[in-house]
Amino acid sequence: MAAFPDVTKVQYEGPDSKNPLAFRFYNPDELVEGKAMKEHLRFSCAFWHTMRMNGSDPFGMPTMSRPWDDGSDSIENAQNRVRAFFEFLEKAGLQYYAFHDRDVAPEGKTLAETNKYLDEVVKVFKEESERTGITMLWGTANLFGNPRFMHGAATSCNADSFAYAAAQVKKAIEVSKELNAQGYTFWGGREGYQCIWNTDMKRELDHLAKFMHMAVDYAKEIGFTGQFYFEPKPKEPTKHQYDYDCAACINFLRAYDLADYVKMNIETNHATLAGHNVEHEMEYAASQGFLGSVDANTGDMLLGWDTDQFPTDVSMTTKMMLVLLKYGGFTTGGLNFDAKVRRESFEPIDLFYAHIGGMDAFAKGLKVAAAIRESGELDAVVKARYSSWDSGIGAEIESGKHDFKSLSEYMLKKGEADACVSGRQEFVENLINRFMF
Ligand code: XLS
Ligand code: NI
Ligand code: NI
Repeated sequence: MAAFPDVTKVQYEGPDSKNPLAFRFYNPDELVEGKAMKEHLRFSCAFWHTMRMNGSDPFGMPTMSRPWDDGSDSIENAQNRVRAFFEFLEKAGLQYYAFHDRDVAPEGKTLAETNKYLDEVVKVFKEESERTGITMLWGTANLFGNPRFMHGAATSCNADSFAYAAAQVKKAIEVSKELNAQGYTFWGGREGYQCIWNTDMKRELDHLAKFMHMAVDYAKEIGFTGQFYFEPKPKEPTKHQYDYDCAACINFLRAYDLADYVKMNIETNHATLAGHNVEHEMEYAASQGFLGSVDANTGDMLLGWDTDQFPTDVSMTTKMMLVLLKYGGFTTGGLNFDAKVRRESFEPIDLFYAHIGGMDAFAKGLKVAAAIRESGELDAVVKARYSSWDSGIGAEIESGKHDFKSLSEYMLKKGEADACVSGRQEFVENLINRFMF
């Protein structure tokens, strides 16, 4: 039985369409800068939000209406959910998906039983993936939900929690390999702390690094070639998460010899929680050679927690696409909608409106970004702003011809620095608006 009987495959109808179940900008095979839009954008759906969020919040009960889900913890129900998921992916035109081990299959009484349940559901993922050609963007493990992880997983004070997490990630990497995942994501969950008086921070960080090295080693051992990602988030659930932002994560990866194996998975809402915005995080990671994948969503500035809403702001997607195009686009990564519909948007059809809106926002952002790049006007402003480095003393410094003594001699002789030029911030902001509207 179809889960979404009233919806057919969502089509591109162009900017003038008023059909809320059509794309106005996302035209998968249309070329932008010589590459199909679907190759630029690589849209992915998060199983945990789309199939498992029931709409409950700390104040209220579940709200979601999901007719294909009988609400039980049976394997059969878990398998049916996967079939409904693929029907959704096919109809919405999403090429990739991501899940945590525990999103897709229930936990048993022992780890062995849990692994067996997971295998039974992964079987259906495999069938559906072969049937549709839709594949896994990245896999991950839930190392935060069960009480055994109350102090964290890899950074827990309890060695058995670390060991259990290791067993779980071992299995999750095997499953990711089985489903041809292009990556594997570490999101800290509870890797952080609440109170410094009871915490051995150095030991916890050392353990986290050891854990990641074990994952990298095991992937090599079994021939899993997917890219590892580290997903920053500054707080929630712990007060101080060790994976605060890209700068903190990249420092960690470099300090513990993990830089060759792990890139960043950047989430918009986590960037804003860290006091940045997503284009800052993308630019920082990319400039350091660590741009991997993106968890596409948005937060609510007035609420200030991880609301994981669908991204619809074209100004934001344009900035994101400008960074992405500048650095040559995704290789293994993609735009994974780590986003959920609001608890008041409880009908199955809302899942379509949400994803279509997000996909269109990025498609439009991609087109605007490409147009800005093609005109060269923004580049020209940046180039002019840094032109003092292109010749004379600037070029000499960049090429290593100077030290403090020679620069002091240069300035003593010159007497005063050349005057600065305007930053033209308002000019460039207006310029971007001109391409957008
Ligand atoms: C939670 C994270 C999570 C990761 C995967 O805040 O965004 O969803 O993406 O564990
Ligand atoms: Ni995320
Ligand atoms: Ni989030």
